[in-house]
Amino acid sequence: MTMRADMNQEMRHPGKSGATDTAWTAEAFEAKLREAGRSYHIHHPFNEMLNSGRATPEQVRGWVANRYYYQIAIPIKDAAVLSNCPDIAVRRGWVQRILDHDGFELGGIRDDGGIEAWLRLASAVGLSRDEVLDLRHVVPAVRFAVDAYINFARRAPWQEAVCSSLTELFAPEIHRQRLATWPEHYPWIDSDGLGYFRNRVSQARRDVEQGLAITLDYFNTRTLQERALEVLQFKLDILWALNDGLVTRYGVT
Ligand code: AHQ
Repeated sequence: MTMRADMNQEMRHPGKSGATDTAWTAEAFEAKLREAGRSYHIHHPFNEMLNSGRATPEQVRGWVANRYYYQIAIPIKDAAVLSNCPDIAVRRGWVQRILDHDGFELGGIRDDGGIEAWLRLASAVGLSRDEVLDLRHVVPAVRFAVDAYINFARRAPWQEAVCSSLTELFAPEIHRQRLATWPEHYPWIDSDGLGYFRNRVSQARRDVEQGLAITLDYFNTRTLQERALEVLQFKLDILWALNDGLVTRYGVT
C-alpha cells in the first residue's frame, strides 16, 4: 500500500492494530472517539475552500442545494432511531432532534425549524425555493451517501445509530468557523441566512450530551468499543464522500 493508503488505513480504522480484549475506560474510549475527528469533513478540501473564502457563488450555491438533501434526511434518520428504540427516556430526549429540524407549534410556542432555516440560507445565497425543494442540483454521490445514512439507521441496532450521530462531537467547531468566516468572505450572503449555523452550535452540543452518554454506557466491552469506532468512521466517511461528490460536480480550488 502507498504511504497515503497506509495513512488512510490508520485514519480510517484506528485501534485495529494489536487489539486486546480489555475494555477501555470511559475516558480512554471518549478520547478514541474524539481522535476520529482527524477525518471529520472540516478537513475536506471542499470545506477548506468554502471556509477560507475561495468558493465561487456557484460552489456555495451547489453546497447549500446538496446539503439540503442531508438536512431533510436527518429527521427521517432520527425517526428510524426512535422506531427501533424501546427506551422511553431515550426517545423523550431523541425526539427533540426531529422538532429541531421539522419545527413545531406546541402550547402557543412556534418554531419554523432547521429545514426552514436552511431554505432561508438557500435564498440568501441566491437559490430559488423551488430549485432546492425539487432536489434538481443533488449529485448522485451526495444522494447515495445520505441514503446510506438513513438505511444504516433503519437496520442497525438503535445504539449504533446513536453512535453514528457523534460526528457532531466536531460540529460546533465547523458551525463556528462558518459564522466567523462567511460574513467576511461572502459579504453578498445576507447574514439572516446564517441563522441555521447559529442555532446548531448549541443544538449540536445538546445532541452530543445525550449521544455520548448512551454510547459510553452501551459500548462497554473492547469488541463493542472497536465496533463503535467503526460506526463513527462509517459516518465520517459519509460526510467525506458527500464533499467528494461536490468536488466532482463543482470542482475545488
Ligand atoms: O446540521 C447538522 C445536523 O443537524 C446534524 C445532525 C447530526 C446527526 O444526527 O448525524 N449530524 C449533523 C450535522 C449537521 N451539520 C453538518 C455540517 O457540517 O454542517 C455536520 C453534521 C455532523 O457532524 O454529523
